[in-house]
Formats: sequence, structure tokens, C-alpha cells
Amino acid sequence: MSKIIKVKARQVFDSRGNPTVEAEVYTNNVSASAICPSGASTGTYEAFEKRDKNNKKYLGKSVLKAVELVNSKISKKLKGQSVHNQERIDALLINLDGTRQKTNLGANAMLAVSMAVKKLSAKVKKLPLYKTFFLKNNFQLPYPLMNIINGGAHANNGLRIQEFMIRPDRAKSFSEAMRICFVVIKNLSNLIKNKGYSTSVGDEGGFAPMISSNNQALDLIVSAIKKSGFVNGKDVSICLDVAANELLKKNKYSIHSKSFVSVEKSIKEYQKIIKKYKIKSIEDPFAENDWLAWNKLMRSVKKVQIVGDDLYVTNLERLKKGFLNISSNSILIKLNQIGTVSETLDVIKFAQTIGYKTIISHRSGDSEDTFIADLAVGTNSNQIKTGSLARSERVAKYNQLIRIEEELGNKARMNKIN
Ligand code: 2PG
Ligand code: MG
Repeated sequence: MSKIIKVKARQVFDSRGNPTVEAEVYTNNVSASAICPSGASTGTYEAFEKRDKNNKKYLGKSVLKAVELVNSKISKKLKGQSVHNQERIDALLINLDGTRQKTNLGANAMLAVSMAVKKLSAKVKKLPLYKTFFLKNNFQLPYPLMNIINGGAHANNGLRIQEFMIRPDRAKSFSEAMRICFVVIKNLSNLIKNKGYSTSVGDEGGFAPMISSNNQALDLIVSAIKKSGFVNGKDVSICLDVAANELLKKNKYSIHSKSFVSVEKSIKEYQKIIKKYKIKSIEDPFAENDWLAWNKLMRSVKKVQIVGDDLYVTNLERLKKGFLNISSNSILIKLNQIGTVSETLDVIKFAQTIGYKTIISHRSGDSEDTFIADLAVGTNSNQIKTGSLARSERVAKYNQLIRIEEELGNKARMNKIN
């Protein structure tokens, strides 16, 4: 009944229109499927995404080899395994691949299968997915980190910082959190329109107006929060993902303007904007190998959530290194950075043990798959970052959290930010 009889994959498309892997896992009478997401501002140490570089028909972007590997090698290996033994299945995948960065099978092939197995196990047990991770009761909803202005590699407006986000810190329920974000976004839309800019959106659904200074974007957000009747830094906080890997040249950074300056000068500028705009969270403030800069920032700012994304790439070894170096106090979690569900859970558990906040995240190329919404609740993660209230692949995750909140009824609680 709970033995895998077949694994099948197909090439489908993600939110940017790029090919990606969907895997479907079957027992005798049930099946479940999952779709792998894909990043644009990727870290060097992420697990490998297999694409058919030489297939001109898809401009080198197809994933047909990864699909074929699922249908042949992976399917053969997993046949007969219990769908409930996630760790064993992930270990089999890891061994079958046999490389450090999952270059043989491709993390996209492996993760699609790993997530589909997890979903199938929940289905067979007739449990909602969020109840099948390590948290067994007292489920709490994560605070949304809603990306409302897109820049960097996710837009073509020239904004240095990649993501300007809001977090409704005082929301007492997830639905209330959504309402607050909704109101701020509608007011921001009007402000952008009134200034004569376009309200078209970037890859993650945030607006991508043709402005090029961080402060201009921050001023707009502060006005939108105020116009909505909320207090910036109290009801709603501004959070950033700098994605600084993209802004580094010869040990200097161009975070705050187009010119490249030292780490010390960049930190001074960070201190200024933190104070002026009451910024509460900064992701990837420096590049993935610049451990010293991260530590300097940690020692220079107080009460700011410093989040490692490209720095850690959801990798236990890198997280341990970062912990010893005092690099951050929080970690962004992306399943496809590491490639299996079990390894992702190990990283979340370790991060929580050392007192780091865990933030579950989408990728800029994503799909209708809502796995991460359940993952956030089932792992007691404080926050979820899954784009704006635009583009169905982003909204789908928020809608799933609304459903989970409804199902939990009067037992539903918000997680804690501080
Ligand atoms: C990030 C992510 C998601 P990408 O940098 O945090 O917002 O972007 O998927 O392009 O790496
Ligand atoms: Mg990031």
C-alpha cells in the first residue's frame, strides 16, 4: 500500500517561462507530484541545477536529461521503497548521485522527487502536509515577508537592492497579516501611479518602477505605510534582500549607489538607512565569501535581523561555519539550494538549535506548487518570503497559508518574530 511502484517526471514550465522538472511518485493506488523552482541570483555553493546546455531547441534551458534520469535511474532505485521513509529515500538519491553538489542527477531532478515523496506520504496517511514535518502540535503561522518593490537581478530598473519587503509585525493572525500587506500594496500602487511611473511588476510580483535609487524606493514604501494608517517600524517593518553577490567588485560594493566603496563605508550607509527607515531585516548584506564583512556588520548593528541566503545556501557545513564566525542571526531556507527534503530539515533543526530564525523562501522562478507554505508551518519557521500579492505562483503560497489557518481554527497562532 505504501510502497513506491514508479517515479515519473515531465518537463513543465516555471513562472519565468523556463523549463523545470515536475516529478510524480506512485504507490498502487495514489500518486503525488511536485515541481522544482529555480533561482536567478544564485549562490556559487548551491546544489547543481541540471539543464541541457547543448539543446538549441530550448536555447540550452531544457531539463530533459534530468527528466530522463528520474524516469530511468531514480525510478529504478526507489521502486519498492516505503513512501514513509523520507530519510532513506533521500539517502538513496544522494548516494545514487554520489557528488558534493549533486551534479550527476541534478538537484532539480532530486528535489522534485524528494518533495513528491513527502507529499505522497502525507496523502497516504491522510494528513495535511504541514502535519508531517517535525512539529507535531502547537502549529503557528509564519509572518509574511512580502516583496513589494523588485530591483537587482529580478527587474530591469537599475535599483541596486534586489528586494524591498514589508512585514506586518503586529498582525495577530495570518489573515490580518495579509490584509495589512494588501492595504499597503494598494496604496503603494496609487503612489507609484501618481508619480507617473509604471505599476508593472517584476519576477516576484513586486512593483518594478523605473527608479534607480534605494532611498527613492524606501521613501515610497514609508509613504505607503503611512497612507495606510500604519506606523513604520511598529505595525509594519521594512525588510531588505540586498543580494550583495551581484554588487561586489574587487572587495568593494555598490550597494547604496552605483559607485563601489569599502565594507566599512557600506556599513556606515547601512547604519544610516536602518535608522532613517527603521529597517528590521537585511538579507545577504555582503557577498557569499566575505565572512569578515558579515561579522563586522553583526558587530555594528543592534536588533536587526541579518539573514544568510547565498551565504549559507541551506547547507549545514556553511551554516556551522557562519555560526562560528558570528555572521548572522537568521537563515533563509530554499529546498533547491541543497536538493532534498531531509537535508533541508536538518539545516532548519540545526539553525533553530543555535537560536537562528528560519525563513522559508520561494525562488524567483517558481510554480503553482505550495510545498513551502506547509513547510513553514510544519517546521515552526518564523517567517515566509514568497513574493508579493501578484502573480499566482506567489499568491498560491499565501492562499495555502490562509487555508491552513482556517483548518487550525481557534488553535491557530502567529509565530514570534522577536
Ligand atoms: C533570493 C531569491 C528569492 P533567487 O535571492 O532570496 O527571492 O531570489 O531565487 O533569484 O535566488
Ligand atoms: Mg536572497
